[in-house]
Amino acid sequence: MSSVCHVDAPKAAGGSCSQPLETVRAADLPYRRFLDDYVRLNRPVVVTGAVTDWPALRKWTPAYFKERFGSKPVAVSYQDTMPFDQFVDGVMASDDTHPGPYMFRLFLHENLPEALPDVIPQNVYAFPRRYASPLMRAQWRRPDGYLKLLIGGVGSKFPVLHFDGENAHAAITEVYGDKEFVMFPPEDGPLLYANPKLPNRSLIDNLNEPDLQRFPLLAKATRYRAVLRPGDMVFVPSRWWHTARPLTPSVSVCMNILDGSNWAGFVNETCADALKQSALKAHLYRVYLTSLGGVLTAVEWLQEHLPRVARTLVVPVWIGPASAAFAHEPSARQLKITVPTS
Ligand SMILES: O=C(O)CCC(=O)C(=O)O
Repeated sequence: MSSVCHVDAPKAAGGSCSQPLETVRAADLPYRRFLDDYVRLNRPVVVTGAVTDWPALRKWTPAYFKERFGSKPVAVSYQDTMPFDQFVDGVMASDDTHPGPYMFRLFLHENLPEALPDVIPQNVYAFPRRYASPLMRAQWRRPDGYLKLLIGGVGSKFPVLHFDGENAHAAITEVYGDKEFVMFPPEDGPLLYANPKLPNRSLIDNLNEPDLQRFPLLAKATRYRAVLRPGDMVFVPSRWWHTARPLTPSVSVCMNILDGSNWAGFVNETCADALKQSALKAHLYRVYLTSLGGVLTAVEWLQEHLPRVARTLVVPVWIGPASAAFAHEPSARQLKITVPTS
């Protein structure tokens, strides 16, 4: 990518400019090309108009959540739970001098299932759904692939520059408002001051006005930037450092993705965790997960190359949908939610 400054980019770390994230219109990006050109190359992309049919695009605003969910307690961060209406008041009152709360720990399937029909039909780029496979060990299984809600106001931000755990890719779709998304490539990790105790999180606390005395190497890092607008999705490949901040009150959803491209890293990372408990357990996990990766790759291949056979066999569809064509709206099905037809 060329090193041209983005015209509307704010002055970035160390006075350098951000580079624009590559952006493609959904109409020009069939799913297969998305897989070949971005997922398999671990290359980020913003897909504009990735989602056009979600009821959420018409319904979801901070005010909608306040009215619909009232005083229902919701997890906002790792530590904080608060009534939804109070949270929304904080979002709307937020500004640069008095930043309000930023919601980033609300998993829809577990905590707000009523909202799931609003994100159907599913984002066609947020596949395959290995996290949702019934063959995934319960510890890592996430119905719907870890779908979570992100809400914040002007002046708030996602709390930390980080890369996602479990070697996962992420697809983050903007539903309401505008949000600035910033990324750094994995090879810039040494310039980003990883927390020694939590190596996927940076110690740099303010990317917009970074303390370059404390974090001088940041000035050498390559920073990519995009502004997401409703319907846009950013694909965040595994191990890419990223963070976000709303430019207006903003609502988005995030989904993590595992597939053949990042599976080996997922196995390594989860087995390294298991190794802290027992070598035997780690070994058994590795054998199981490596075999499961092979099975899921075969299933995904079958669905892609011999879709009729896959449909006839049914089981492969159940094991892990590789694309929206095979998904049958599992988010709704698992919850026995009736998907509105009008
Ligand atoms: O707020 C955002 O869009 C960033 C979300 C994110 O990076 C995450 O949930 O891991």
